[in-house]
Amino acid sequence: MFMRIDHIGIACHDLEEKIELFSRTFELTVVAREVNEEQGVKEAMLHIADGEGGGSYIQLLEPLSEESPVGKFLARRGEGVHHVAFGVPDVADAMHKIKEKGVRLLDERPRHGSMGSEIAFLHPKDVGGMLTELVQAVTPVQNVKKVHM
Ligand code: MC0
Repeated sequence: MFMRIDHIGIACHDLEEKIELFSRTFELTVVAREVNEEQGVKEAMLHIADGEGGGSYIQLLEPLSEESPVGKFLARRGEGVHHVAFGVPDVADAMHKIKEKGVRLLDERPRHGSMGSEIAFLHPKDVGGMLTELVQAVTPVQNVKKVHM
């Protein structure tokens, strides 16, 4: 079902500060920035490698409000890993198969994610305490880099 780790989402208070830290420390490049109102985040994707069906990234997330998922996470736990996202070939199909196994989906239908992807979240309590995201990357990674750099 999973092709690769698409990204690790890291919650932070100050996106610009953490972009500077991660790009300087790990020599990573920001390939996309986005404000996702639906998810309540301002985010940046730092490219690590290319893999089957898309790339893999570190995703830095700053909340748009204290009531958003990332805002609540920061208040409760502080900065750190917020979720792990896996690349899947077909997000609707993966959602269907996972739901049949008794895992709660946090989304009833795929939503808009980073870089044109389609995404869905699984309840952390049903998968070992890890907020898990499914990602169907819709654009080949080379094109994404051209569009967003
Ligand atoms: C909450 N919990 C977590 C967690 N957030 N566990 C692991 N990782 C997290 N990130 C735990 C709480 O500690 C609590 O456990 C339990 O889950 C239920 O929490 P809750 O009180 O219902 O807390 P809420 O209201 O904050 O909701 C948590 C929930 C929510 C995961 C349902 O954040 C959600 O729907 N997230 C999915 C959307 C999302 O995160 N969007 C932001 C990234 P205890 O033991 O205390 O009961 S958007 C994104 O990343 C997009 C742009 C992309 O990748 O392209």
